[in-house]
Order: sequence, then structure tokens, then C-alpha cells
Amino acid sequence: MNNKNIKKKSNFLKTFNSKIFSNIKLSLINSQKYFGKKLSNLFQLKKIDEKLFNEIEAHLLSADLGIYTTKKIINSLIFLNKKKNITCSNDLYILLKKEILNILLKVQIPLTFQQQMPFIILMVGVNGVGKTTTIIKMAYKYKLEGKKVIIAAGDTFRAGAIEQIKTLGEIYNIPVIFDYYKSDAASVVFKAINYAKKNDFQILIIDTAGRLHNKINLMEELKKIVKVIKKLDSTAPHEIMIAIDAHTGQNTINQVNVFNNSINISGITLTKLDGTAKGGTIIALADKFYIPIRYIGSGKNIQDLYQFQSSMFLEALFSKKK
Ligand SMILES: Nc1nc2c(ncn2[C@@H]2O[C@H](COP(=O)(O)OP(=O)(O)O)[C@@H](O)[C@H]2O)c(=O)[nH]1
Ligand SMILES: [Mg+2]
Repeated sequence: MNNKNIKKKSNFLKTFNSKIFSNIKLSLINSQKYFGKKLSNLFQLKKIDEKLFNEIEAHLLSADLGIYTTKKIINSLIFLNKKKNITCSNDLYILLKKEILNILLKVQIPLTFQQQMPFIILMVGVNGVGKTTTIIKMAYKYKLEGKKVIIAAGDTFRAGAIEQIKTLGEIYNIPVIFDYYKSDAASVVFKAINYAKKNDFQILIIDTAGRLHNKINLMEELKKIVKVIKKLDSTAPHEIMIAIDAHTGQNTINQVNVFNNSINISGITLTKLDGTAKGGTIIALADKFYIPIRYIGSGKNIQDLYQFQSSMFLEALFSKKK
């Protein structure tokens, strides 16, 4: 590539990234109430004392960081304050931001595809969190990247679920393997893997029925699906992704726990960040589980899915302007 082309590409990337940043910032507009001006004002020309730390603690709790992560951050700020002998409260604000960035950096591990044929992604999560929507967004994204993608309609439990994914597949021209309503989900998965292998698909994404922790039979069905996948490819599933609705707040911790106890979750996608004021949940999730956050969903449209990028997310969340 000559210099002119390198410059062109770098300008394109800058514009592209700034567009993504604007979109993420816009979708976090309600969460910014907690992390934007109000938070930085807390630190303006304040005496650094116990009262200030109490105020920060109360604020972080209201911003959905949860008691565990909030305490950890406050203790770390108190420690750093002593160690560095900080005199300006604004320096404490900068340290707080760094602490949060460090938490988020640990889970910024994008999904990478190895040579498995196919690379199998199993999508799980409770009802209505946005599993199916995320699946079609991901499939579309991978397709645009030139990959051969197929979907398995593994939600045979909810009436209308098969039609929903079939219709989306037709709209975006992505093949969907399905069976009839109430049929055995594991056998749909079996069929889909064999089909994907025979026809050289690179990525297979499996939709599943939403489940609650009290629906023991559904959890058992999920285990059965994993067993069937392993029979056909002992290295799979290569990703078990949980979709989490950002509106859920602190209960997300509960949800991840329940699924993680049944099957090992390897990635998280946080959906519906647009409109929620609970964007801080992502910090609590990251700190509690160290499970990679793969994507964030910021709307109902096909392109409203972004790879999780910690510093971009943090800047958008801490944005002071509307
Ligand atoms: N605003 C918004 N809505 C979303 C997002 N993701 C999914 N939804 C909506 O949430 C509802 C449930 O989504 P669906 O994918 O069917 O959930 P599932 O039951 O987990 O498969 C639908 O109305 C989706 O359009 C998102 O990121 N933002
Ligand atoms: Mg669904």
C-alpha cells in the first residue's frame, strides 16, 4: 500500500470509529445521567475526606455497579489516595475512571474464529432478552465479512419463535435449519451441524428457547443440546454466549450465575443498552465474572451491534454532553 492509500484507509477508519462512538454515546444517553456531569461534579473542588468517599459510594450504587464492585472501587480509591497523597479531588476522579477502565479492559476479548468447520456458537439467555435479534445481527455482520453463516432454529418451545427466525433469515438471506413447533431442540441442532459440515459453512449460530432458573426441564434441554454438539465435535460449542438485557440491572448477576452453573458461559452480549439508565451494570458484570463481553446491542436494527471496546464504551458512558 502506498502512502496515499494508507492515509485514505486511516481516515476511513477514523470516520468509521467516530461514527460508532457517536452511536454508542447516543444509546447511553440515559446512563450518562449517572456517569456524566453529575459524577464529575461530585469531585469538583471538594475536600478529600470520608464524606466525599461516602458520596462517591452512594453514587456508584445508584449507577448500578452493585455493592461488591462499588466497595472494591472505593477501597482502592482510599488506598491510592493515601499512597499518592492526593490533594486535588479532580485527580481522584481521574483515578476512578482508570479503575473502571481496568475492570472493563479485562473483559475486552473479542470473539475470534479458528479453523473449526463450522465454528459453533450457542446462544442462551432468559425470555425476551434479545437472543434471536442478536443472532441475526451477528449472522449478518459475519456474512458482510465474507463468512458462510447458517442458523439453527433451536427455540422450538415458544410459539412463533421458528417463524420469527425463518422470516429474519429470509430477509437477510441467511439459511435457517428448522423443525416443527415443540420438536426436540437437540435434534434440530444435530441436523444443523451435519448440514453445516456437509455444505462447508464456517459459522453455525444456534438459537435456543428462553429459560428461567425455575424451569428445570429447559435447563436440562440446554445440557442435552451441548451433549449432542459434543458428540459431533468434541471441541464444540466454541462459544456459549449469554444475552443479557441491560435493563435488568443487578439481577443480571443472578442470571449469569444460574446459566454458568449449568453450562460454562464463554461470552456475554449486553443487549438493549439504548434507552436504559442501567449501563453501569456492565461494570458489575465484568468485575464479578471476568467473562469476555463480546458485543453490545444498541437498538432493534440489524446494524445495532458493536464489538465491545472498553475505552470507547467508557468515554461514551462518561460523556458530559447530551
Ligand atoms: N431497543 C432494543 N430492542 C432490542 C434489542 N435487542 C432486542 N430487542 C427487542 O427485544 C425484543 C425481544 O427480542 P428477541 O430477540 O425476540 O428476544 P429472545 O426472546 O431472547 O429471542 C424484540 O422486540 C426486539 O426487537 C436492542 O439492542 N435494543
Ligand atoms: Mg428468541
